[in-house]
Amino acid sequence: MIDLEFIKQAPKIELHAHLNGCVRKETLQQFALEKNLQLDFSCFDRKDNDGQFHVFGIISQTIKTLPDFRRITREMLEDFKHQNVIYLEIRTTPKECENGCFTMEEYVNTILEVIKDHNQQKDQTMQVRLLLSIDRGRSQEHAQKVMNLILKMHKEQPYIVGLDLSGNPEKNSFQDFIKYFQQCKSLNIKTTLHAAVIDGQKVIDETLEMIEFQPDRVGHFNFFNKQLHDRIIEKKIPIELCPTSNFFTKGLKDMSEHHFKDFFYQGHLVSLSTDDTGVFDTDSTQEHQKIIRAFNLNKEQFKQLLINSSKMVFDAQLKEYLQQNINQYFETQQGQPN
Ligand code: 6MZ
Repeated sequence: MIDLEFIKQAPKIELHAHLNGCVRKETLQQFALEKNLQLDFSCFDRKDNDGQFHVFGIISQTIKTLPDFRRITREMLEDFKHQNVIYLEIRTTPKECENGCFTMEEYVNTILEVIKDHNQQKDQTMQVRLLLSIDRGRSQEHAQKVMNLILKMHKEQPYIVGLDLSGNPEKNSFQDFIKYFQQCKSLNIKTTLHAAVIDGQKVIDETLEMIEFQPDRVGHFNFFNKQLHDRIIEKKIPIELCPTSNFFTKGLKDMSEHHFKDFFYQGHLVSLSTDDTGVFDTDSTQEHQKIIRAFNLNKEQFKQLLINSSKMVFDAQLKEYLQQNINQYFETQQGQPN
């Protein structure tokens, strides 16, 4: 068995973490108190798909101002660094204040400032990048604004590395938003799509369309039939798995039922991420530990998993740095028992 400390110290890669879903619960409660909001936090105990979206409602009522967003970004970076994550991609849906007190661009700039300050610190071991998310539960007007922002910002802001499709999977469809992702593709902006999050024939059909579109990565991929399984492998589309989140969404009884097993052993690229550390009460170490335990992975397999994750990062310039770090960590541990 690989022990917990070995997993914690290992240089890890986080590719799927939503900023507002990673808020610390204490911070959220403090914000609610300061703003005098009477909110029912009991939905935090319900982690199925409906429960998650209830929680996101509470989060969006509570985290409101630019100083709030600055603080949760700073804390998120601290939390991931504490788990020895060496590469972190944050994703967020750009927000604006209803009465015009800040624009979407100011929201993104606030987060970018924290990221820049962090990345540019001397001897910084964790590099952070940002993806913008289109929320499929919202309007075309909102999606178009996110698109305009990414078109404007991606050239001058190298830390913005891609576009994500997320939000409530019951709302709208991929076809409603495909044009934005096609546009990104034509401009060499990386894309990732939440795919097959929930079950059902509609989702199966949509997921096939997503695979045929060929994004750079997909997130979750919880529900699939043989056709989807074979096609995603054929198309070599890497999958961002989020074990705890997937466990609750799929209603698994044991982590050994997780679909990690359907891809990792065939050499298909997968990585392990947290999704929403605040909502799922998790961190990068725990996500890796759960899979290592469930499938009894040895150190060689753990290393392979991290190397595979490094091949999935959207900032390709950092791949070599990440792989050096991973190789070095496992070399210095050679000779030690599994
Ligand atoms: C789909 C999710 C998600 O963008 O406000 N989000 N969308 N599926 C999930 N898990 C299975 N977890 C988080 O962060 C919170 C937002 O991220 C999306 C939801 O739209 C949520 O409101 P930001 O920073």
